[in-house]
Amino acid sequence: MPAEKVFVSCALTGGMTVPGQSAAIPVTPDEIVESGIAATAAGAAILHVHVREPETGRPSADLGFFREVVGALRERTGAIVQPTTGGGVGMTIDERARVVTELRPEMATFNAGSFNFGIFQVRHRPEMAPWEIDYLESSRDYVFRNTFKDVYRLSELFREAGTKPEYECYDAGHLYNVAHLAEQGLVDFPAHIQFVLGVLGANAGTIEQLVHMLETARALFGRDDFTWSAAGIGYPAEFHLAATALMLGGHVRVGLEDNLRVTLDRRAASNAELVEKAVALSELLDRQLAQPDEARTILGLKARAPA
Ligand code: KMH
Ligand code: ZN
Repeated sequence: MPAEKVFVSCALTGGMTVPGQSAAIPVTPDEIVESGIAATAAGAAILHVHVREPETGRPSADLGFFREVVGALRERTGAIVQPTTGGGVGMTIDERARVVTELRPEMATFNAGSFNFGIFQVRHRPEMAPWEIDYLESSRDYVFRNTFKDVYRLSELFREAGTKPEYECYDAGHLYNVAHLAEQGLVDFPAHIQFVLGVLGANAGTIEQLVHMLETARALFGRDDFTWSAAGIGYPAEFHLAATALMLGGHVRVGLEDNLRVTLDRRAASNAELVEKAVALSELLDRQLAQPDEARTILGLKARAPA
């Protein structure tokens, strides 16, 4: 029996990266939109969106920029446009959820627990502005906050908006948090889980840990009551986890938010290039690529009305 088709997500720019890490990282709303269009043409069915201040490239949680980017990507691609609810430092959960409550996307990320999120080991490069060095360094004292109070509230807000959560699980404990939400009746099944592995402060981006997380999720939710995808942070984790997910029946996330290299000795010139490599791996491993509407079917989302 052929395996289910695979959908590829592309995480276009990120909130825990700085633009001085790579000239390929899209910064302005226009650049993020163009990068998303190219990623879709290369085969991405989901576009995971953060936004940045156009002048500086600093990660932003400005609803106006989100509105512009999400709106343009909806208009100009058939992809599932998936904004982050990661927000910015010091924001309340209701502020972080405004991308959901105001823009009512088909899907958005739902971070399933708190953890340290260290980016202070990112190499300082001459092209980085002083604020970028400070941003990286400040992560020594940063906790990515997603308390129980936060995730209960977020569950309500997603439901009210009719937005499907993608549960971002960075560690095995986050799966138990989702199971707890399920016990409280706050999860609609089948759920979709993104195993995000390789963040400093959470689980490692290794094949062993991906398999451990997958087995934990299967024990908690049953084999068939969730869909899943893997996002490896850094190189080669991005592609090692992609290949593992392809072999195990999961889906794949790549993109400049997570990794900057296309091969050991070559930095990616674009998001599209990372998607192309994921698509090539899918073909090599006999997983057919799902188009956006096929991804919607797999995820239980409504087909998109023709424009
Ligand atoms: N930057 C990733 C490690 C989100 O945006 O909600 C985490 C992420 C989560 O993509
Ligand atoms: Zn993100």
